[in-house]
Amino acid sequence: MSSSIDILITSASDNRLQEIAQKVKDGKRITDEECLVLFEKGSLAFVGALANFIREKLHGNKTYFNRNFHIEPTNLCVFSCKFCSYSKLYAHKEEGWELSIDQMLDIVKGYDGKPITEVHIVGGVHPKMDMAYFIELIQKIHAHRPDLHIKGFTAVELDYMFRKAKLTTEEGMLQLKEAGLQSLPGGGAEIFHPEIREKIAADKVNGEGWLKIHEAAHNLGMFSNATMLYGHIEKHEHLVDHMRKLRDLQDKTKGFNTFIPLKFRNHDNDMSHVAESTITEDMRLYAIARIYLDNFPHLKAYWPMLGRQNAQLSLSFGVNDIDGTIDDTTKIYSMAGSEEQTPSMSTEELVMLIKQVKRQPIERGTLYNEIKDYSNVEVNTAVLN
Ligand code: V47
Ligand code: SF4
Repeated sequence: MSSSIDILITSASDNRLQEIAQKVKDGKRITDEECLVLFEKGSLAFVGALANFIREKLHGNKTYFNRNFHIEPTNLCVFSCKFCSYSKLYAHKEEGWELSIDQMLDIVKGYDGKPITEVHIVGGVHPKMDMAYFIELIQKIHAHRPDLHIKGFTAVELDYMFRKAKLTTEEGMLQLKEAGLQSLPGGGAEIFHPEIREKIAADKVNGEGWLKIHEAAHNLGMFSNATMLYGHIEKHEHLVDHMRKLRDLQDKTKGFNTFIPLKFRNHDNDMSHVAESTITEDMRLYAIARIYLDNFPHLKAYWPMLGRQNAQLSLSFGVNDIDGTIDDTTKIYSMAGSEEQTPSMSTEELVMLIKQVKRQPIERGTLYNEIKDYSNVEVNTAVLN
């Protein structure tokens, strides 16, 4: 009897697609050129089926989420990325917020006694929030709640902090690690290719610099994530270039946990004239990323940006992680016009979302240690209706 992947191989509309499907079946890596073929010729059903084959081979039905909260120290930023709806230029200080260390510690204390496992710290790049400031913050959070995993700072924030402190990347990273920083989020990657980066994020760290910072973290035994901002002015070749650079670094260090494609949202920013991608394009992108990035263990759909039902759909297109039960402490997406104006989802809702598409909900820690399997936990089916 033929398996579904065999049927896909024999029924593929094109020889190139057939060869790609055969490679996926054999667990072989596809080339950049084959990735472009998928972008140009692969139907949603075709790439979706291949991605689902890989997803189920790696994780079965397991779908991960975690319990976290975000701290955004400031929305003031010295940079001016064209797609950003969140930051206010440092020159217009009165329009933004700047949290003191005590205010941020109060946020952490607000979760005392709650079963949260991670704090995610990311914000604008503020000239006065320097290494000393963040080292003190991390040390105080760690002292207050040593069990909380501290994931923080995009490579953009780190690059600025290290340069200002006149530290090498390795020295800066080591100091933060020693203070209690445990892993890095994937932000700031955008599109590495200079042709696009110079148009949308000209003044911050370039692609090479971003990769160098993640490499330094990996070399210290820290894990990190990687994002890609898609669906604006980039072309397929820029997406392939971005993913190739990540795949190459992952071959070298094995330090990336998760790839997170971020859908460009066009509300209230300097790229509002650029149309947003369609849901079909979103799902194709997830699927192709799952097929190409064969050395990334996890693919995450960030539900506040995509919307919860689209995130649910993505679980059939290669995604095996839908982030966490974050609350409305994150503003970066609601300000860009995301589906979720006050992104907050209870564990019960997340579990239900996953169960509705017949997947297995697993609460995880930041580093994908399994905390609880919710397969047999009854949830209130009315929560999403
Ligand atoms: O780098 C900003 C993106 C990122 C827009 O590692 C936008 O677990 C779409 O990286 N449309 C920061 N995206 C957030 C981030 C992240 C989020 C959740 C989890 C993790 C993780 C990382 O937000 C920025 C930028 O690419 N962004 N503006 C916009 N208009
Ligand atoms: Fe600043 Fe980040 Fe916004 Fe760019 S995306 S302007 S670095 S807050």
